[in-house]
Amino acid sequence: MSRLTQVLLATSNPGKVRELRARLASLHIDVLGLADVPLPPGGEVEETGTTYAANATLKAVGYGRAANLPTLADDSGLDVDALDGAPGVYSARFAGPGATDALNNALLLERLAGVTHRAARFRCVVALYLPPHLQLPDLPATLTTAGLTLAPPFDGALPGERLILSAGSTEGTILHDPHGDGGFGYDPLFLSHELHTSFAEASIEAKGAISHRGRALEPVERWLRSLG
Ligand code: ITT
Repeated sequence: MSRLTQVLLATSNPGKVRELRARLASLHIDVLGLADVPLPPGGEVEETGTTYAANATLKAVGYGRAANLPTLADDSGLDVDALDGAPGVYSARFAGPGATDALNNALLLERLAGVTHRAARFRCVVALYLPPHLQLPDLPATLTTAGLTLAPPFDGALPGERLILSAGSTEGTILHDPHGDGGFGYDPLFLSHELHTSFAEASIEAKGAISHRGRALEPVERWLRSLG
């Protein structure tokens, strides 16, 4: 096989699924979700890493191996300067395990009460796991051209397994109250320096053009497109 015909999106966050599907739509790749593939019961991947790259790798490799499919995972979060980078990799569970977006946003506002320096950035690492049976031509050379990292053999890598990592970020300011009702997560509180609106006020296309996730995906998409 010299091109990817199917990719599994290894995320259970519906906001990410919407954005990733929108970005991959023009690639003529069959995009599957976690509900579309048989996974072992209790096979949810634990995010035990302390970096975005580590958690993206855990999710891409964990779900990719279980489904034996090329698998794209995203680990992302919000780094707030005044909170020394928190909530960071713990963004999804800032207000506790299983926290809702509303609780996370309320806690963020509480922690920033009275704080005037409100600079923050969203960061994202996407990881694309390629199982051993895929035979794609010239992988390292193509990746260098695309500006992607071919990850060094990850812990416990099996012969023929490959992993591509790509990072992106976007700068903004944390608002004093929510603006807009689109997007997900911290979008209503994130005033984008590039869009001059909150992410929750932006269309999915406008956000995707400059977002951490869009930026991380861009070279991966370019590489997938180059495969024909
Ligand atoms: P999966 O692990 O299943 O992909 P998750 O939501 O748990 O879903 P993460 O561990 O990567 O994913 O946590 C990302 C959190 O960071 C997410 O829940 C939001 O709170 C926040 N976040 C990431 N990208 C965001 C975006 O584009 N807009 C708003 N918030 C975002």
